[in-house]
Amino acid sequence: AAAEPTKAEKKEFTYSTMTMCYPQLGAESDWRTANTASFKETAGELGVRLIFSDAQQKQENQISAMRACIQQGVDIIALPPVVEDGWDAVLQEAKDAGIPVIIVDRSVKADKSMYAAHIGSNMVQEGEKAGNEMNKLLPDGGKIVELSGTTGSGAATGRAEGFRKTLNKNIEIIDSQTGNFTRAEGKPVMEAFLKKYGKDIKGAFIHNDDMAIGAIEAIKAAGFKPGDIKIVSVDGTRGGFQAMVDGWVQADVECNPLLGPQTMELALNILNGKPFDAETLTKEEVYYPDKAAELLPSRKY
Ligand code: GZL
Ligand code: ZN
Repeated sequence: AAAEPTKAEKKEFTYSTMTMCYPQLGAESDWRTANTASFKETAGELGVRLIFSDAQQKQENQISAMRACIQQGVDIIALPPVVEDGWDAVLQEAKDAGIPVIIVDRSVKADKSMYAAHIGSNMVQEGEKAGNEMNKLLPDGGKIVELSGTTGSGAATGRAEGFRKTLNKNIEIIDSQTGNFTRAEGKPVMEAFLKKYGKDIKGAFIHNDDMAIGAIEAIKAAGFKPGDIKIVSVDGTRGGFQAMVDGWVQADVECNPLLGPQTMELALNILNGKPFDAETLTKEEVYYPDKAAELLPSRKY
């Protein structure tokens, strides 16, 4: 048999010889579908073989998809974790199989030695930005509600934590429920809040545009006008921009889903033993109604 190639002779990976596993968490929001499109389009453009699956927001489905990829002997796994906990075993299995893992978007609670890198947002900072916006919208204080994202997700935990760090003391969060990042679940949560608190509600911190759009349907149905309830949302999707144009949302904290190109580049560097950043935080702005109409056509998701 031919001699085993030495380390130096081991072939360099190129995009077209790389197989990446992307066990996507679901299709719950416009953000998520844009994130999926970014990975599929980038893989198509670069010639990367992408093993894609949709876990319908269930961690056990993500874990079994990862195990199938490990069996298949993929070169690298990019994991967008639905929740922070419960990854130790499968990360260990990937490590034992010599398959590097990149954590994409949300965070995991695992020892940093269990994965190669993270690329995504600083969710706590997103929450802090949202708190600053709410302070500007309610200078005299008041009672607000919170529609939080998926329970246990790094996005929901971080946003809630950051928001409470910067929110002024004269603004009181009188209730908080999860709408699981979906329109369908955001609406009934806001309906229940309106039934319970009515006109006491002066504002709402909503962890993503999809839940905000659902909540706005309930706010409209209850007879409120745009601006009666000051809404700070997150993501900066077209839906969020439209809600700002229509006057229902007063600030939208951007959260960028288009992580495909950077993740593919990161993967190649990891596989080729090139230098790479263990943490890549996406640059994100806050958008307001006065620019929303002008910017809407240029929004890529
Ligand atoms: C945040 C991402 C969140 C979005 C939601 O980076 O994980 O999940 O804010 C999406 O729209 O469902
Ligand atoms: Zn973000």
